[in-house]
Amino acid sequence: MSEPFDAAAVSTAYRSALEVISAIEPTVADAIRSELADQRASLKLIASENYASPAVLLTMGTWLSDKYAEGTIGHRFYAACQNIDTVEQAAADHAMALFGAPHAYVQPHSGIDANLVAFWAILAQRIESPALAEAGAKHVNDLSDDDWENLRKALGNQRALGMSLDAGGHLTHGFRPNISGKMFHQSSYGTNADTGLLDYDDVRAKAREFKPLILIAGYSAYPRKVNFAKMREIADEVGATLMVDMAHFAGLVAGKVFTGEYDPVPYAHVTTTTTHKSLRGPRGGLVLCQPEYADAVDRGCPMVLGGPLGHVMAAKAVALAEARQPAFATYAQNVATNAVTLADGLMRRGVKLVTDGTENHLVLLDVTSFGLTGRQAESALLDSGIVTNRNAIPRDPNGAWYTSGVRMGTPALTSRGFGAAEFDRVAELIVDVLTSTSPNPAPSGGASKAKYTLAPGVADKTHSAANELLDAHPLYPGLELT
Ligand code: DSN
Repeated sequence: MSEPFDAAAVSTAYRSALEVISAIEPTVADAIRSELADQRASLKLIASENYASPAVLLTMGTWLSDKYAEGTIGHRFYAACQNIDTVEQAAADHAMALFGAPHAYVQPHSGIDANLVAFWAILAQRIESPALAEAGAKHVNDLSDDDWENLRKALGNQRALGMSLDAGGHLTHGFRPNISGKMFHQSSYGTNADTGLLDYDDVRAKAREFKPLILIAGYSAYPRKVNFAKMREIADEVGATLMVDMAHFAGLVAGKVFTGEYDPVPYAHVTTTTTHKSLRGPRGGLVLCQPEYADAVDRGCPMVLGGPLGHVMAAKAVALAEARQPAFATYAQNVATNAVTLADGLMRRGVKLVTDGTENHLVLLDVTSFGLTGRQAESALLDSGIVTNRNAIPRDPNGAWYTSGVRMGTPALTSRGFGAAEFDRVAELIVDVLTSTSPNPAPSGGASKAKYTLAPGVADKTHSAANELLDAHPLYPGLELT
C-alpha cells in the first residue's frame, strides 16, 4: 500500500472489532474475514474498485454513524451537530484544495446521488422555481409516464446530451433505466466507428442540433482522456451547462496526471465524482462546482439526499488528506503507466483493445477474436483468479448482458505495489486463459453465449502464477486477523 500503516495497531483494532461482532452475529464476522481473504487471493482488475487505507476503513466504523445532521455545515435541522460540522468542513476543505475547486459538497452517498444533486442543482439554478414547486408536490415514485411528461413540460422539457452507454458512458448520464433518463429528454454522442475515439466535431454538431440544457462529459468504460476545454467551448456555444462526472478518473485528476485541458474542474460548471474508485476513499460521492451553483448544490439534502453519513464524510476527509500527500501523485502516475503496460502486453500478444490502447486507468478488451462473449471471458478469468467485469464495446453485437468486451483497470493492483513486470505477467496470464477458453455449442445450434470450456489445468496453473505475484505484494501487509 502507498500509505504506510502500523500493522500491529491495525491488527489489534480489527481483531477486537471482529471479536465484538462475532459475539452478536458470527455470520457477519466470518463474511468480513472471508472478504479480506478473497481480496488478498485474487488479481483484482475491476476498473472501478480499489483498496482503501486502514485509516479510511477504520474511520467508517465509528459513532459518527449514529448522528443525524440534515442541512449544511452550521445550519442543521438537528441539535448537537458540531462534530459532523467538523468532519464535513474538513472533507470539503480537502476536496477544494486537492482539486482547486471554488466549492465542494461532500454529502452524496454515492455517484448516482452526486449526479442527482448536480442535475437538480442545475435545474434549480437555471429553470424557474415555480415550475419545480408545482411538480415537487408529488413524490417521484408516484409519477406516471404522463406525470413525467408534465414534469418535463413544467421544467421546460429540458434536454441532456451525454456519451452513449456503449461508447463508455454511464447509466446516470440520461439513460431510460435510470431516473436521469426520465427527468430529461436524452440524446447521446458516441465515438468514431474506425478509431473508437471521441469525435469533438460530432459532439458539437449534436449539441447544436439538440440544444441541451446540460452537456454531460465523463465515462465509465472509455479508455482515453477527454479534452474538457473543448467540451466547455461546445457547451458555451449552445448555452449548456457543462457537467463532468469524473468518478472513474478522479484519482488521476487528484494526482495531477490529468492537467490543463484534461483536468475537468476548471472547465466544468459542475463536477461530480465517487470517492472510492481511483481516488481510493470510502464508498461515496461528492460534487464540486463554480460559485454560481453552490447554493443550489448545497440543497442536495433534502432535495434528493437523506441525512448525511457522518462516518463516511469523515472517511472522505481522511482519504482526501491522503490524496494531498506527494505519495498519491506517484500512485496516480503509476496507475496510468501500469495501464499502458497492461495495454501493450495484451496488444503485443494479439488482443484487440478498443481504441488500440489507453490514456487513463482502464483498458477495454474486444474478445470477439477469441470467439467468446464478454460473459464467457469474464467467467473463465474468474475461474482462474482474475477478477474483471464484462462490458459492452461500441456497437456491441451481443448487447449489454452478454457483451463482447471485458473491462480491466489498474488502480487496485497498483495500490498493492504492482509495477511494469507484474502487469506484463498479468497480461500474459489473461491471454493464456482467453486462448484456452472456447464456447460450448448452444442447444439450438451455433455457439452458446454463456457456457464455455476452459482447457484442463489452465485455471490451476493461472491461480498459482497469480499467487506468486500476490504473495510478493501482499494486501495490507502485516495485518493479521488471528
Ligand atoms: N459501477 C461503476 C463502474 O463499475 O464503473 C460505475 O457506477
